[in-house]
Amino acid sequence: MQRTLVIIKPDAVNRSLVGEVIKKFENKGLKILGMKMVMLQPYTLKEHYAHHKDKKFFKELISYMSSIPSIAVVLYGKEAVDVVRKMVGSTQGREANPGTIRGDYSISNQNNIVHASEDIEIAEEEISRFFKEDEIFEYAKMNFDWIYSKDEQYLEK
Ligand code: 3AN
Repeated sequence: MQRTLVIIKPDAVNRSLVGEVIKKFENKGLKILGMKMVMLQPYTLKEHYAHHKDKKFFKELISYMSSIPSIAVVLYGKEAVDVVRKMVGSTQGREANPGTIRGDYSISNQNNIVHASEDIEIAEEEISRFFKEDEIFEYAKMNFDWIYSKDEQYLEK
């Protein structure tokens, strides 16, 4: 099983889409290990988006992401990183496939509702950037018996 980081961004908070987005992840069978509202700070965002520092949209991206609070979420499940990236859809809202979160709720390149970690290594790095270990919870989720087969739940990674 894997952990991944999702940020429900300021546009989604402003547009009252937090519940819609969380509902999709819960319906899929992903387990919420941690969730909190955070006012993301420019210095944290500059680190988080360092790979975009030379892009012309960088400054506005940092300003939008730090404008009002976001919701940071740690999700858990089999192949959670890829599963969540597929659910989120491609970066540009106008190009994202209908049925994906960005495809259904966004029409912008920047204001695209959610961030989701790109790979397993980056996911762990991002989780530790936004969460302290005591903000992430271990607990039994009874419906995992119905969401996964026994092998998927206990034997495989
Ligand atoms: P993703 O979030 O799909 O991994 P990245 O890492 O390329 O995509 O982009 C990070 C964030 O930067 C996007 N989620 C979006 O908010 C913003 N962004 C990406 N491309 C553009 C663009 N062409 N114009 C404005 N903002 C953009």
